Amino acid sequence: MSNLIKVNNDNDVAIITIDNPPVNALGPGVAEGIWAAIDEINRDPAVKAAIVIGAGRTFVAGADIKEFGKMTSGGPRRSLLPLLLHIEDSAKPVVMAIHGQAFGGGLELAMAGHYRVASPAAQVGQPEVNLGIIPGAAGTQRLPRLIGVAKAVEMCAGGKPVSAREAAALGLIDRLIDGDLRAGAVAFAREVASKPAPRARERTEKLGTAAENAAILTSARAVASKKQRGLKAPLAAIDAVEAATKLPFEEGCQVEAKLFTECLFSDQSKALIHVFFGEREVAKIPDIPKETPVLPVNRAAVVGSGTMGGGIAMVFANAGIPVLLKDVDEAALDLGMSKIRKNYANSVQRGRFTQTFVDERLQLITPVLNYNAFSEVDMVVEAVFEGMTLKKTVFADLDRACRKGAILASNTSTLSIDEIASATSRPEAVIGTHFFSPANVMRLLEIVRGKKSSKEVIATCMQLSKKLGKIGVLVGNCRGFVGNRMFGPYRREAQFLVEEGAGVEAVDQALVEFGNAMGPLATGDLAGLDVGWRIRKEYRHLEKPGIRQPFAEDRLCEMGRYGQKTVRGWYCYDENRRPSPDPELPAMVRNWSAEAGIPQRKISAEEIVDRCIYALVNEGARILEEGYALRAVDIDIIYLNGYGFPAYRGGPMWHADTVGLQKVYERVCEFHQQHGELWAPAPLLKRLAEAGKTFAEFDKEQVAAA
Ligand code: 3H9
Repeated sequence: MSNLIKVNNDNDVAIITIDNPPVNALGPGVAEGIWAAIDEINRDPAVKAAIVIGAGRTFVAGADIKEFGKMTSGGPRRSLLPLLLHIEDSAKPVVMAIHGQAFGGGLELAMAGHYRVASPAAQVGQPEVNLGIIPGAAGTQRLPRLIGVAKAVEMCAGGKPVSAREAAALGLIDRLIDGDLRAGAVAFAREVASKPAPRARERTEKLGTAAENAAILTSARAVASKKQRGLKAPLAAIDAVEAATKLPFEEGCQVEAKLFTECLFSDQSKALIHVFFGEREVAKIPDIPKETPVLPVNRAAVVGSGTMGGGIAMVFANAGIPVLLKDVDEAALDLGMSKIRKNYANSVQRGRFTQTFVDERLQLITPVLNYNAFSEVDMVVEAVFEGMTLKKTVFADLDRACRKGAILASNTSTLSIDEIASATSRPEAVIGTHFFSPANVMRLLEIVRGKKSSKEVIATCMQLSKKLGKIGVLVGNCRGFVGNRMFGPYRREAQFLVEEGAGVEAVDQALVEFGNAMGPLATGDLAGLDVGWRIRKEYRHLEKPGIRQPFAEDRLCEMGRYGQKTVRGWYCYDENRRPSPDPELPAMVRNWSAEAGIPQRKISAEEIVDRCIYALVNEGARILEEGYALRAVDIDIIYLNGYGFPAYRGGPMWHADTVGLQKVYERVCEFHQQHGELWAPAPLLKRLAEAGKTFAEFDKEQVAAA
């Protein structure tokens, strides 16, 4: 038997333990081992029943995701279905004992057992759609038989796990076991040893009537098309559950297998699997080993109680870390605190938090008007207005107020961390923590490494990001860092397109259809057009003469049209901030373009997407080569979590790989010829395209060289 599976007997009950760290994925050897264990218990007359339990932190996190890449590049296809039938057909009852997670193939394995018991803290789910696939080992067939069609559709198409308690209420878990799971499962197995073992695949009583199911499936398809726009897997999962309602189990499994294979071989699945591993890869910093000591962050402070500062204070409070919130006067602080209260009240209203949770969080936020208590905090995040002089004054104050060893972080989105650090006597303690707005919602945290930021400070911030519920990505200290530096050319092209004759809605629509959460112009209106306008004015002296610059947004700002906050920007807004096209805008832009001598033409949706997306890719390639991002995948994770890039395209760099770098490069060269220097191809893009390589291969070479 494989050493990944161990069998011990507790008198008349066999204990089959899956021991495949870190998460007991059903990789090579595991299925074979379980098969042999089932044979063994059926051969042993002393055994009356068996339990299957996971060693370590979890039951089974699913199929081994690494294997999927091998399958799609020609490796053998392994199916779990025969094993699951083998377990279900065991003459002796098999009880699945779940702690941690039973996800994907893990839950499918559990459903092949005759009974399921679980620790109350366990979770069960079919999260395959998050990887662009569907359950492929009869999950879509057994789950509706156990919990009914409506909930099965929700779990398989939505991908969200449910708690063991909810699973018990649904009938998926037969008993919750407080305390020692193994002992509880063994006792349960003894209770059921002499009863006839129920088989999920033979049950039909929860499958519902044709009319009930038709309504459930129609509504599920509508929800999936809206909430998971552009994703194919949720719709395939619904089709597979529908098969369970119409076909015998074996035929339903065949439908599921066909849909599973189609999804697995799709670009969407490859992209989402890239994202799964990418989200874990970004935590690995080549020159900062896992063993690097981290500093405790038990108390924090935020300077500036505006939108960003207030949101950041909420992030600390939500993670249970007490936080001081400082501002310069009572009025500003009151306003900041009232916004925080309002945000929390909205969360309670939407059912995200309970009132008790919110009351506890508010207790953790202490408004202050001076730095007196800052000597006790472990970390400060500065979130004052974006201006170097002010930031340097604040950091000089922090240097005096904070104890040695405290981390001094800036939430700047554009300014140099090194220059900010120069205002202190301890640049090694200074780092950038660039939160995205709204800070309490957005998952991305760009962690900006200054020249002198110490390894301990970086390791602490990377680890802290997880505790704060964020995904931390380490970036270098260039203007705009990674995300905003790339966003510049992207939004520049969106404006150029309008100036050349594309409609405002046409530009946004093309990018929304590409899959982005919002179009670039609507995004500008949301963030405030004046933000970019002020920055452009500050940096105007750095612009090279003779190079085309977008002007439409500056003109809008000069007219006081800053976007949503002034009710007008690229769009007009009603009192609920709902946009409508501005009928006067096209003529206005046409006049400006005529003055600037920009010819007008018809522009296709394809050109809109290529210009905006390849502007991102070209800048991303520069950033990568200059070393401001560690890997292409880091850029992808930034764009997915901070800029609404569609996860099923894997991020801008993965998307470029999928299109083919040769093709992307040729298009960039075309734009270079048409639009001049701003489109000069990034040397790395040129090199990789000419060598027939991808950004993903570049990443692998970098990792190998490190
Ligand atoms: C499936 O089951 C299809 C079926 O229908 C069958 C079809 C035939 N495989 O997340 P963590 C690695 S599809 C391989 O940092 P946590 C992960 O990469 C699968 N590796 O820990 C990481 O490696 P490293 C459906 C996996 O405690 C390490 O384990 N299942 C897998 O924060 C630790 O992971 C899912 O989608 C895997 N299945 O969270 C569940 N899972 O240390 C995916 C994890 O080298 N997994 N790894 O970076 C999860 O949701 C989380 O990992 C879990 C633990 C919640 C379990």
